[in-house]
Amino acid sequence: MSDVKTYPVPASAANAHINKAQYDAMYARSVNEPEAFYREQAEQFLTFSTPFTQVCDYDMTKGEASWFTGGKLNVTVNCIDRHLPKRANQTAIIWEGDDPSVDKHITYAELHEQVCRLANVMRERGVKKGDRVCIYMPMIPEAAYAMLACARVGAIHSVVFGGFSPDALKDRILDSDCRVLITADEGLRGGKAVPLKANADKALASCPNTHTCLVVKRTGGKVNWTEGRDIWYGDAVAAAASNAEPEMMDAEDPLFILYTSGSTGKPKGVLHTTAGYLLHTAMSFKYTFDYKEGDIYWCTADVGWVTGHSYIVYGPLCNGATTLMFEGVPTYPSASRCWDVVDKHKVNQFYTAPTAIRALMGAGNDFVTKSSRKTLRVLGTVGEPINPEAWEWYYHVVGEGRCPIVDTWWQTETGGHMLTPLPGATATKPGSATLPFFGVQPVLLDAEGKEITGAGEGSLAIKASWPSQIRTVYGDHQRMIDTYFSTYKGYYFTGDGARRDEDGYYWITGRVDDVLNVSGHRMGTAEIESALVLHDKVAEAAVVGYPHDIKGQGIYCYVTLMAGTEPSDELKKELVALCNKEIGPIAKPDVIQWAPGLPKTRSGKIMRRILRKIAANEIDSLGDTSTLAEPAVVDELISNRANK
Ligand code: 6R9
Repeated sequence: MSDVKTYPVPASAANAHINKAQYDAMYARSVNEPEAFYREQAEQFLTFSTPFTQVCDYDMTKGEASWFTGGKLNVTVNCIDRHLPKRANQTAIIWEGDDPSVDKHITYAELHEQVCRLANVMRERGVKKGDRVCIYMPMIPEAAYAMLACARVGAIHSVVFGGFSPDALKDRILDSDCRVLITADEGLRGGKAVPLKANADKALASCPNTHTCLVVKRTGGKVNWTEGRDIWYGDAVAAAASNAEPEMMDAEDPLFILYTSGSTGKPKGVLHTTAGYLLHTAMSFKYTFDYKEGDIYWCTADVGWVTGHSYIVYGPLCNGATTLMFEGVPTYPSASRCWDVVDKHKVNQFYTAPTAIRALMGAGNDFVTKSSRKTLRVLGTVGEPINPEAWEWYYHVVGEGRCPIVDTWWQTETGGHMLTPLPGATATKPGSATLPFFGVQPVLLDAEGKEITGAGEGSLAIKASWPSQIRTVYGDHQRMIDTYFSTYKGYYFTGDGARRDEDGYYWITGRVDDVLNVSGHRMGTAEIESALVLHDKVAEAAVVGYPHDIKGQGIYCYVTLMAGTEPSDELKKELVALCNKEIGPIAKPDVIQWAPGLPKTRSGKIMRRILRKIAANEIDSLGDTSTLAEPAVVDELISNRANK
C-alpha cells in the first residue's frame, strides 16, 4: 500500500518515558531475556509481601502459565495502601456524572476508606477468599470500590455490563455461582434511567444461591425489596469499620472473571490472576499512555468491559494515577461533551473507541473546535479496527496534530495491550496498531499453521506467554484449551486476522471467526441466533455482520419462519424484543431479512461467507458457490435483499 501515510513522533512527545532507541532495546531484552526483564519490571511496579521464587513457567502447547510463582501480594495494597504515604490527599478518581453539573473527586485516602468499609460489609455477609461476587453497576465510583473490595478480601469479581438484560445477568451469575450481587437502584445515561435493581430482581429470581444483594442508591427511583437479601449499600458501609486487613493472595490466585463472547455457545468466563495481570496492566498503562506524575487520565470505557478493568481501575491505580470515570455518553447533552470534560478536568490522556470517534466526527467539527483541548497530550483508541479517515480526524481535529495516537490492539483474554505504538517511540500509520508491546511475540500463521516471515497476511497468534495471559475459562478449562491453544499447536490463537507490512507494522483485518464487533462490543453470531430461534415461529436463523458507518459492524439476521407462518413487521418487532430480552440492547438486530431457505453445503453447514456478501451488498463477488446444496436459495436471498 503505497499511499499509506506515516506520522513521525510529534515534537510534544520528545520527553516521553520511552524513545525509539529505548523501545528497541527494551523490547529486545523483554523477548531475549524475559526472566531478567520481568524481574526488574515486577520490582519497579509491584509490591509483594512475600517475594516470588520464579519469574515464569509456561507451556504454550497446553495453555499453562504461571508468573511470579511463590510471590504473595494484595492488589489493593498495590493500588491504594502503598500510595498513601505520598498520595493520601491526591485525587485517585475524578467522577464526572451524567449531568454535566455533577462531579466528585475521591482522594487515595477516601478510596482506601471506601474500599475497606465495603470489604468489611462483604466479610460480614460471609464473603471470603475465592468466593465469586457479581457487580452489575452504572459508571459510579462504587463500581470501582466494589471491584477493589473484592480484591481486598480475595473474592473473585465478575462485572456484568449494566446494559445486559436480566437473562444475560442470570446466566453469568449462575455460571460462576456468585453468592453476592452488588448493584444500584438505577443507572443514569444520557438523561435516561436504567432499571438495574428491577433487572437484578428478575435475574435473582432464578439464582437461589445469591443470598445478598447490595444496592447503591443512585437516583432514588422506586425499587422492590426482598427482606433478608437486599441491603442498602450506603447504610451498610456507613456502619462498617473503616479499616480492613488485606487478604494476601498467591501471585496465581484469581483476581476476576469477565464474560466475553466466542464463536460458539454461551459466553466464556475469562479468568485472570493476580500478579501477572497487575504487572502487565500497570506497565502498559504507564508506557502506552506516557503517564507522568500529576497527569489526569480519562478512559471512556464502561467497567463492564475489560478496558474498564485494566485501564480505568487496575493499571492507573497501580501507578498512583488520577483516573477519570464518566457516567454518561459522549453525545449528551451534546457532541461537545467529551471535549468539555477534557477542558473542565484538564485531561492529558484520552482513551476511547472508534465507534465513538466516528459518531463525534459525524456530528461535525464545530463541537470539537469550540473547546480548547490544550491539556491533551496522548489520544488512544481501542475495541475495533479504526478506519484511516476516523484516525486522521482524531489526529488533526481533536489532537491538532500535536498528540500521538495510540491504537491499542488487545483482548479480554490478553488482559492488556499487545500491539500498540508508544507515544515517544513509534511513528504511526493511520489504521495500524503498529508494533508489539514489551514481552509480546506476535506471529502470523498461514493456513497450514506455519509462521509467515516478513510482510504478509495470516492468522494472528502469540508465540510466548505474557504475564496477563488468560489462565482458564471459569469452570471449563478444556474450553480454553480448545478455543485458544488447539487451532495452532504451541501458540495462543487470537481469532483475529492481520497483515504485516515491510516495516513490521501490524494491521488488524478483523475477526476470522463468527464473532461480531458492534460498536466495540464482542458478540457471537451464535448467541444472537440462539435468541432468535427461541421464538416459536422461527425455524432457523443465521446472523452475520455487515459494514456499518458508525457501529463498525451492524447485525444482519436471516430468519427462516416455521412452515405456514406469514412474515410481518409485528414479528420483526417481536424478534428485536427477544434479542433485547435475551442479551441486551447491544444485540438489537439492524436488519432482519426473511429467508425462505439458507445457503447450505451438502453436509448442512450454513455458508456464512455468502450471507456476509449478500448483507454487504457485494453480490458480484460471492466466490465459490459450487458446494451449495440448493443454489436457487442464493438467488432468492439476493432478490429479496433487505433495503438498509
Ligand atoms: C480490548 C477489547 C477484542 C477484539 C479483538 C479485535 C478487536 C480490539 C482493536 C481491535 C483492531 C484494535 N479489537 N482492539 N481490532 N484494532 N485496536 O476490545 O477486548 O472486547 O475482548 O475485544 O476486539 O477483533 O479480537 P474485547
